[in-house]
Amino acid sequence: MSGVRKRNVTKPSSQSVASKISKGSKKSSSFSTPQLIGIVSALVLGILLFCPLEVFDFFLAKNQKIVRVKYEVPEFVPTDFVARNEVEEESFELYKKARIVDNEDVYDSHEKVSWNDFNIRKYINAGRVTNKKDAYKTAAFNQLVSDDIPMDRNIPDTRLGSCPSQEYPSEGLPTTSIIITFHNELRSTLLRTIVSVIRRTPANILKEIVLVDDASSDPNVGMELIKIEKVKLIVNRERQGLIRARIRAAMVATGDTLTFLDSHVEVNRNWIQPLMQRIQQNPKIVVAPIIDVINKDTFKYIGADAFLTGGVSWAMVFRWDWLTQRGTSTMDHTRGLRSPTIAGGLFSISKAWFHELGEYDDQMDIWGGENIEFSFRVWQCGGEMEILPCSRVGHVFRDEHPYDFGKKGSNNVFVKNNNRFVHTWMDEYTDFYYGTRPNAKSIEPGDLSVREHFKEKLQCKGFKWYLENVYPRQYVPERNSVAWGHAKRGEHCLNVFPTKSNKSGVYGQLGAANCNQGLNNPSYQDMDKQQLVLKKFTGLFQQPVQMKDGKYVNKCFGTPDTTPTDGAKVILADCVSNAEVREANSHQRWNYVGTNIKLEDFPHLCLDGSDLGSFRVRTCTGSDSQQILWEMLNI
Ligand code: UD2
Ligand code: MN
Repeated sequence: MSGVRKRNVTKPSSQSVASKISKGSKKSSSFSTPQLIGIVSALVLGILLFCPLEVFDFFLAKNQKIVRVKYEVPEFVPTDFVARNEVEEESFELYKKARIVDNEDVYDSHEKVSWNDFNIRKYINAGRVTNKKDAYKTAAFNQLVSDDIPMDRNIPDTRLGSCPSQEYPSEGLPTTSIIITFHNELRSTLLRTIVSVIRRTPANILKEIVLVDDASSDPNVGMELIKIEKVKLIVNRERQGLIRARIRAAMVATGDTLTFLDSHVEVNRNWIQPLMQRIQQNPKIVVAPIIDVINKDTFKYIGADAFLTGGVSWAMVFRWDWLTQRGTSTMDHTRGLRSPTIAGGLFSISKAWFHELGEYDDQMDIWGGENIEFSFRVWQCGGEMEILPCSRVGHVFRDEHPYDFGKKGSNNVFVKNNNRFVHTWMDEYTDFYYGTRPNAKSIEPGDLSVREHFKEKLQCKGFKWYLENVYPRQYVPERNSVAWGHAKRGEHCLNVFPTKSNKSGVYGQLGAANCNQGLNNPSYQDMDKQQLVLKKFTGLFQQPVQMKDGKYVNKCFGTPDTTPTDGAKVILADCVSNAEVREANSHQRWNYVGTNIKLEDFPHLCLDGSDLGSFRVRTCTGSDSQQILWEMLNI
């Protein structure tokens, strides 16, 4: 189970970001081929964008009777931000534009039916595919399987401990608006999401379901659904990305709380009550369910591990952290787990608190980073975050984005989103982010004045406070280092193999092994045998080793003899600290030159990983086995 959860962590590693980019860009480039198609689609787009509403409605509602209800969007009160120059003025305009929803873009129907009176078969059939080749085309998960699974299928109750016997008040809990944004979602996964919500949420809590169609290519996918009880639809005529799409939904929503869901989930038994109950106790808490896994090939529903909280790497990639104390058998599942971050897709928050916090950063595009930004903001500005193990929602995880990211490509979008919040929330710790992502420096974050305004207004705390109080397990890199973190030789990570030898002062042999840090390894812990640092000034190449008293002390890599020879092993040993005589530790002083780690006083000797289990120093040759790439450089 845990392996599955881990593999399906919601954000990709840098490599999978790269693979997504190539896929994304391929996809978008195919649009431009025959010019004729280009011209025709531009015309259609033009008509859709600028036509009067009736024409637009006609396009959307061609084959169905939609009797539209005029929907009154609640009045928007902008923040009291005062722009000091034109750039800030522009930011404020963007802020307002993202939050003013035209009544005409909100759809509802007079002819509501309950979900089981909705013509499900007709709705699904309108989008079916017939062959295997197309099964993954729209959504990067198996449409052939999904389309045949009942909308109201039963899923296993995956709650643990005393959750199943927990009783919740049948009245008096806050109401919620479910917010689901989608871009080219499968009809079957979207409808199954909605049906599961209606079936498994008490009617007095479920205020409404606000869908946002983020400019999907088939407008009927969303439009046909407004017939279903409680469903409303906002149409984005231009693609906004999930972040602005969610802001728009929040402006329209009227529940006491907002509950965000992805468009391919199934909620489990009594999923909403724990979330609502907790917000009722603490209006500034953001609560998330455990995210179970719906397999993208088989659609099998699998319970996820309950012992994980949300974390983040210095590259600002979301990750799951295992609970440090594995109180697994004694864990009280009815209690929330404080979580430094959330995965982003599934959570509830009081509507008032969401607005007070400034919703989301409207200058973030398409996908990515908003969950980490939101997590930092919530904590730093006086809120809290918890995962509530009694609440479970299954999500179809996939390996790639099926949609395109526009002209700039997914990497640029993702990095820009990250850069924006890194500057707003991380103070001097931005160094560590840029240390792991040196290329990110070339992408401008853009104007941050409106975000800063919220930060000041809410008197938010600094990142140091966040690290110390919310995420103390995050390993803070050592400043004054040339390189830091995991170091790779090819696919493998430099790793210490503890020595059995009794020789005192020697802790291990340097070699390389499968990388611990990564999406595939559930046993990844923050501190591990792959955490290294190459110090500035002293040239010491070190790893912290846990001593008997539990404290970590840096030990040094070097050759066993003070005069290294070609082929000598590289071991982790006590540092030779009495270096008044320079030569005393010349077997422990290193330089990082290009991609080689060389002994400073013996620059012809390079760290060599020809033998994965036992690294040595050997004459520098420039071969692959001597190339070492670090996680973080030049802090
Ligand atoms: C995860 C989150 C997702 C979001 C994202 C980071 C979970 C389960 N999912 O990504 O909610 O926080 O990390 O940004 O934690 N969509 C749009 N417009 C777009 C692109 C996407 O509306 O331009 C919709 C999409 O149809 C889906 C939702 O946004 O319903 C999230 O997108 P995703 O499923 O591709 O993201 P995921 O699960 O990889
Ligand atoms: Mn998703």
